[in-house]
Parts: sequence; C-alpha cells; structure tokens
Amino acid sequence: MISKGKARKPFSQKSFEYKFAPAAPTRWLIAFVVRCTLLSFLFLLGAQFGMSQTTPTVLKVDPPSWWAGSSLNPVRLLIHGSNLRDARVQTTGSGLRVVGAAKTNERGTYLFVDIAITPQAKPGTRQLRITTPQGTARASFEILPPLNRVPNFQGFSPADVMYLLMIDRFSDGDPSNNDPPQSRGIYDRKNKFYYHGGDLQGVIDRLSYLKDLGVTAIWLTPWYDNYDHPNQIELKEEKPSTGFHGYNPQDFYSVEEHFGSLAKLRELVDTAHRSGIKIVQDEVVNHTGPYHPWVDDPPTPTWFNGTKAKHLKNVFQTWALHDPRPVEELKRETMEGWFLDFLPDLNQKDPEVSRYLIQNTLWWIGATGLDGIRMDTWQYVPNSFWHDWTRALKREFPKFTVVGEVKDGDVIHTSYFQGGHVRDGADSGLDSLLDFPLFYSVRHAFAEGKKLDEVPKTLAKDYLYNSSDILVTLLGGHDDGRFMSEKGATIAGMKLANAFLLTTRGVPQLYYGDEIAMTGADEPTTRGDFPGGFPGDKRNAFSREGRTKDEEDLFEYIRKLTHLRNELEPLKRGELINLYVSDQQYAYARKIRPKAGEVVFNPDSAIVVINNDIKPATIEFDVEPLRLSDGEDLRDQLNQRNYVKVKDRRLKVTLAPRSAAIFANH
Ligand SMILES: [Ca+2]
Ligand SMILES: [Ca+2]
Ligand SMILES: [Ca+2]
Repeated sequence: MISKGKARKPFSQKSFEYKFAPAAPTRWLIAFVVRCTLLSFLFLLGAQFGMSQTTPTVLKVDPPSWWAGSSLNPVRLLIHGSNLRDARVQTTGSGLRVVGAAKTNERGTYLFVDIAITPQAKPGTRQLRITTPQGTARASFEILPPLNRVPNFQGFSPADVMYLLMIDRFSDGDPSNNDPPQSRGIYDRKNKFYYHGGDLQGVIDRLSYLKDLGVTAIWLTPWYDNYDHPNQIELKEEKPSTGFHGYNPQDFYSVEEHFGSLAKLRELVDTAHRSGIKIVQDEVVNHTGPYHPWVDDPPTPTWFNGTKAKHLKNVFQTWALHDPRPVEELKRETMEGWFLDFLPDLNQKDPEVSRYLIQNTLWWIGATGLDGIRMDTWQYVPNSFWHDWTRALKREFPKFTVVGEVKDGDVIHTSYFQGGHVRDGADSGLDSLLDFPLFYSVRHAFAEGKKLDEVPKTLAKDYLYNSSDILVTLLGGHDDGRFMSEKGATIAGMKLANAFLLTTRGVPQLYYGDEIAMTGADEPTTRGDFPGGFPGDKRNAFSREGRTKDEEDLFEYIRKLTHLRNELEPLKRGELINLYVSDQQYAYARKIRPKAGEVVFNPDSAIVVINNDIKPATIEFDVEPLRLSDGEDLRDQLNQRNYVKVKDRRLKVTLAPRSAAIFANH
C-alpha cells in the first residue's frame, strides 16, 4: 500500500517563509499551489514515459491490516485509487484469499473487495494485485498477530476512575512533531484554535502522574488524522480554525501526525496497561471532517446523506427522536442534517458505509488493544446501525464497553438511548451514557451553591435507565466551561463535588486540569494547556513543587478520594442507598449485596454525608438498612480523628460548613 504519508511528499517551504514570511493561511495556499504544479508535472512526466492515463493506481487500502482468527471474516477492503473499473484483485502469499468479485464505483476511484484470512495465517505483509486490461497496481496488506485477551479489550466498570484529556492540550512529549512537514503552519500556542503540541508521547510521559492521582482509565479526545491546513469553513472568532480537537476525521485509519503514529499509540496502550490503566478511544461515526476526500468523491452515490451542494442542515430537534408521533421532517433533519451545515453526515443506512464503520471500530481495538469507546454524537445515528455495530463489537470483544454522548439534561431523553430496549425498531446495545442530567445538578449544587437536594432528585429518576450503575458521571468536560469558572465556584465546592462524584453510583470521570482547579469559562478556554506540559512553561503543575497551595490542597483531596475508592470495595460496587435528604444536606450509603456464595470482607458498607450549606449542620438519620451493630464506631475516612457511634440504629453527625465525611468501619 502506498501510505498516505508517503503519497504526500514533504514539501519544503523554507525559502518562501524566509523571503515573504506570509501569514499561515497564505503559506498554506502557496504550498497548495506549488503542490498542484508539482503533481501536474509528475503526471506529464508519467505520460512522457508511456504510463497510460488509464493505468490503475492505488493510493490507499482500508483497512491496511487485520488479524487471523477474527469473528469478522472475510474483511471487506475499500481500495482508493484511479482507473479501478473492472479490476480483478488477487493476493500473493499464503493465508489470504479473495472472496467473490470486486465492485467499483462509477468513476473507478473506489473498489470494494472481500478477502478471507485463514485461521492459521502467519503474521506478515502480503501483496494485493489489482489488474485491469490497462495494467496492474500493487498494494500491501498486513496480517497482524492477534493480541492477547488479557490485558487488552477489558472494558471499563464502576471500579474505574476515568480521566478525560485533550491530547493536544495535555502534554507535549515530542516537540519534533509540533509543526510537521505535511501540515506546516497550524501550530501556534498563542492561538486558542491551533495546535499546541500535546501528543501521545506526552500522555506516556505522564502515566505515573495519572497513576498517582488514582486514574485507572484514560479517555483521550480523537486521534484520527484531521486536515493538514487551516479550516477556512469553520471560522472561530472570524478566523480559520484547525482540527486540534480531533473531531473532524480526514482519515479514519490514520493517527494525526501532530499526535504521533500508530506505533506510538500501540506503545501508549501497552505502557498504560502495564501501569494498570485502560485506554478509551473517542470515536466519531456520525460525520467526517469537512475536507474528507469522500466529500468530492464518494465511494458510493449514497455514502453521505446529501451532498456538499445539497443537504439538510442539522436542526438538533432531538426530542423528535423519541416522539411516538414525530414530525418526520424534523426527525430527518436531526438524523441526516449536516452538523453546523458543513460536517458531512455519513449515511449508515448504506450497507457499505455501515460495513466500513463497523470494521473501522473493530480495527482500532484489534490493532491496538484498547479497552473502551466514548462515542461522539450518539443520537444522530440510526439505532438499526448501532444494533449491528454493538453486536459485531461484542462478538469480537465480549468484555468491551461503550459510553455514548447524548448531551441533554433530561433523564427521560438520555435514558431512551441506552441499550436493553427496542427503540425506533432496534436495540442499540449501548452500555453506558455520559450522565449529563447529573452533571447539571452537580454544577448547580456544588459550583453555584444552589440546593443540594437537586442531586438526589435527579438520581431518583434512575429507574428510567436500563442500568444506572455503568453511567459515566462527570463534573467537567471539554464542551463546557470549567467548574471553577462557574459563578459562585470555590475550592470548597469543588471538593464537595469530587467527594460526591467519587462515592456515588456510576463510573466517575475527571476532566484534565480540574484536579488543579484550572479555569476557563467557554469552549476554547476550557481546553487550556496543562501548566508544565509544554516546553518553556513557567511552572510544572504535574509536580507538587509546581502547584500553588490551593491547587495542591485540591489535588491531594481528590487523590485521597480516588485511593479510598480503590480501597473500599463498597464505594466501587456497593448499591446506592439514600439515608437522609434536606435542602443542603445529603447522606447516603454504598452497601455490597453479596453475590450467591460470595463472602464480603468488612467493611461491606460506607456512609457519605455532605453539608453543602455555608453554616455547620447536625443531622440524625436511620441506618437500619445497613445492619450495623449498636455501639459500632465508624471512622471518617477523610479525617481519621472524626468518628461516630451507631446508637439505636441511628447516626448523629455534625459537619462543618461545606464539608463531607465518609464513614466506614475501616
Ligand atoms: Ca508534540
Ligand atoms: Ca493531519
Ligand atoms: Ca447523522
């Protein structure tokens, strides 16, 4: 296969930059014009030496590799090139054979062909020969060694503490990829919408920091290759932006060159696994980036919903999706409309698109060993597709888990998308959702200081979910202003929010930098650079010496909570039992219900008491459901000097203003 990197020969602009020093967009334009001139020259040169314009060529093979023994066999290849009409595909080498006839699109630019891998096939590179009456093109295909089931493909669970980081903004471990030749001029740390240099090596370098913080799973923003030039379509503050966030895939089978390579990604997964940390991939299947080559040259006529010239615009009327009597036009605009009117909406009802996307997901997992997926824009993709996608995923990787992004504060709405029910004609099979309803309640109570009882009132709607224990809970993320930038936010409130998040039901997710109280009120500023992650930073907040007193205070508090969660089994998998609720006080327990035959070692329960008031509070409540013995002492795990005694199956607790306690017989 001619890899994409090789196809785009690095073009040196040094002399231009030296003479004219033009602005980045202008530089890109110059590079583009010169590249076009060069390509035309090479084309003419080819014609001169007798290469026919009708000779088949191959630019790319998706997927470029697969493993023997997969539940998906044969694999369907999508070969991109030119003059591929009426091509026959043959394989050379053992362990690989073509099944059935190849299919091409009208323009001869895309070819679909199925290849079967024999279970005994030895790992290594094989050749594909693509032959038409006008000639033969060759491409490579690799058979990968199947990865071990342990420690790969483990899925996440409520026993995990997840950490969301933006690759570009977390840590720059390799300055040599900051301004790569194939995408010169879109690195600028002073521009909020350009690349800042963070990469996969940076994440590897910070694994010990994350381990110390108590993180057991990392969700990284997408690492797909995004476009290599400024985005002139999506203007931010009236200027071109870039795909530093990763949500505008340009190539679903390649790692963004600013972040590293597939080999570096494999190294990250392996190193993280050795530290007991899982890796969660952020995937997008609803749309492609605006400059994806498919937009002007789709592999099938129905690859996208509409075309660049004629398509619906997404109107985000998501309520219509679960309306039993929907206005069909609204529903269609929501499912098939292009995000922001320019993100091309993939048509998963086209069987080739569906097959391509399912294989792409399996490939990232099978080729790297990752453990979970956070799926972007879940609700804008049909359930019939999700049904097939999750079924294929679980067949190959039974322990794997997926969390879907349904950004909505209403439990009635979000719960509709969890698997376990037939919705809109199919069961999506989705394991988990980001718990945005709880996120908003947490922000109101702990950041703004509003009534705390909004939190248990939101949890009271858990009956609507097929399973609420696996929901991913959060108090911050990259699409919202940071907790510490909310009106009324304080370190004390942030501590309470973390005490709640790390002891209630669900899989807690931290947002990078929240552990050191980073601020940022809106979408670009919430994605700030982690101090110390980048060459030349004035201080290094990854180390204790580099943190301010407040930062260190918060960091240590969160660290204590994650480690407690790790030590106290009930905090990981105990049933959530509410014990007391008032305007600004909330007490609850986590208690393990032993499985048949299971012996649970003490403590089998923990009691969390939170006072969100600005005054001290004394509350008394019944602990009957926990079956604690009268006279038993329970110690506050956050402050070992505090303890309470069970009396007449009740507890009386006094708490300082805006504070929390975690009582356990430990
Ligand atoms: Ca870098
Ligand atoms: Ca790129
Ligand atoms: Ca869609």
